[in-house]
Amino acid sequence: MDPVAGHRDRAGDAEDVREIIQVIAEHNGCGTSVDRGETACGSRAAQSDLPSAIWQKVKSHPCYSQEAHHHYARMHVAVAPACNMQCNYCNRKYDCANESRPGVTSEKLVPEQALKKTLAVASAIPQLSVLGIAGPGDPLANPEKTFRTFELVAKAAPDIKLCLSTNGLALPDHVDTIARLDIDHVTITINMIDPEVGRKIYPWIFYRHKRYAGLEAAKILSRRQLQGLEMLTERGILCKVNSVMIPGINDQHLVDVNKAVKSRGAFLHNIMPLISSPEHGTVFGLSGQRGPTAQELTALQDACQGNMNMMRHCRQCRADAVGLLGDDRSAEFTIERIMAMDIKYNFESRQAYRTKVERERAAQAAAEQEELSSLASETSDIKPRVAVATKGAGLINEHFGHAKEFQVYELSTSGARVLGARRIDHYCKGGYGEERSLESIIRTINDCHAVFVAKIGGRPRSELLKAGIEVVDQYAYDFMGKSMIAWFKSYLDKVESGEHRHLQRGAGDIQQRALNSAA
Ligand code: CLF
Ligand code: SF4
Repeated sequence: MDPVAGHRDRAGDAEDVREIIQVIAEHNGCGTSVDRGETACGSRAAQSDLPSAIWQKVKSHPCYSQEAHHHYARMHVAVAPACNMQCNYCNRKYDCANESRPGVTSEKLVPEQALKKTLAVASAIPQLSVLGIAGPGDPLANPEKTFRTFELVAKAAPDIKLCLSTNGLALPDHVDTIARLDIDHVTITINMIDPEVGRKIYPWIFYRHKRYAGLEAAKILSRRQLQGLEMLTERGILCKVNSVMIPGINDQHLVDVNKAVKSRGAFLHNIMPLISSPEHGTVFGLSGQRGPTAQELTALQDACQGNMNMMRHCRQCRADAVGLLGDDRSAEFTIERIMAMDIKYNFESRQAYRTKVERERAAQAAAEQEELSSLASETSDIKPRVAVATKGAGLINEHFGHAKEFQVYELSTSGARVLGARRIDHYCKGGYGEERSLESIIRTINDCHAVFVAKIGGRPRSELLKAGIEVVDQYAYDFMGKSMIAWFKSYLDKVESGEHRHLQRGAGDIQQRALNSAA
């Protein structure tokens, strides 16, 4: 398979994908059976876990494959300012909160500027594999600008996948255009299937030149969202559903939403926490509606996991986000800077880069599998959590003091299961350690048994040890997956020999961690 072939190869396998999506709807949400624990699409997504036609679609999409997000980047272009409805968690001064962190404002672009920006980013960041349009309003409330941008990019940069995120209200009207333009990945934000729940989230919609409110608005919206999802999956287009978890309003109900979208062939479900604060000026922010704690979010994701694949590595990024999911570089690509750039988009060099990445990924997967196979006879139900400092590429390659986030995994005899990324205020500031940051970092990962780093100073090392968190730096610059399993094996050995006692750690601070990550 050509390593750069992305959405341009879909004509030949649309039929395969359609059939597989049917399997997804009928089975566990990823079209595969998984023997040793959960390794499915949104969580681990390795080549061996997925049918080939689906793997070709997700293998370089950082949102649709957790494993791919270590290696590939996405960018958004903010070409869609208008919206056709109102959500109670949105303030229209800012970007669409369905895919973006509330309170963030993007620089709006016209399609020609968006093309230039895409080529500039593709030239500077070889990992770039996906162009998404996610706002700042709703892309399908701005169909001309959205589709014109996709057309321009598809022609000029055929190795970049096209991705769209929408509230779904206008979706059924545009499915044919989406299919014609080979937009291979579509996200629909679906927060309810019961209009009684919907009326508490959406005060109004604007549909067919008319404004609707209350129950009627929620009924139309829900019908259109589910119809759009069915139409897309019928055409073999991979769909992700985003849901904003709003405690007391739709938290319990999202289990029903999960079943409804799974039965219509959705590939992945991304349940995101409501981020609500009075300064955002939203209805929910001003009324004191709280977001979920990390514990509540994880419990809901776990409850839905049996039905289908859950995305757990979402960063709720900006409508103008650029780069790897954990490393936003949007500030480097303002319009002013782009206009001054000498852009050299080179298809061949990007292809060569991807060939190299795919070789490295294969080596990492093989090494992890080999390490895991040595656990085959283990039956322990011990599941320690670990935090990993990484800059990407699937390696433990970040210094503790420079880390802006940790990737948290739960280890078991089935392998490493991602629990999500936790943002932190990095410890090292101008060459010195910041005490308050250190305390906050330790609180953020205090349910973890170990932290994997490339390097760490004496002070944080001793404070982590005092907090009962083992510092693991012997795997510096090595593969993450293989290293975590190797450490887990030695951890199990110590527990079994009585050298070490396994303790469940730190659940008491999970509330605090949710506050940290929302900050
Ligand atoms: Fe962008 Fe969304 Fe496409 Fe990804 S983001 S349009 S699917 S390319 Fe990804 Fe960002 Fe989460 Fe969205 S991490 S907010 S899920
Ligand atoms: Fe805001 Fe997006 Fe909702 Fe429109 S769809 S109101 S832009 S959150």
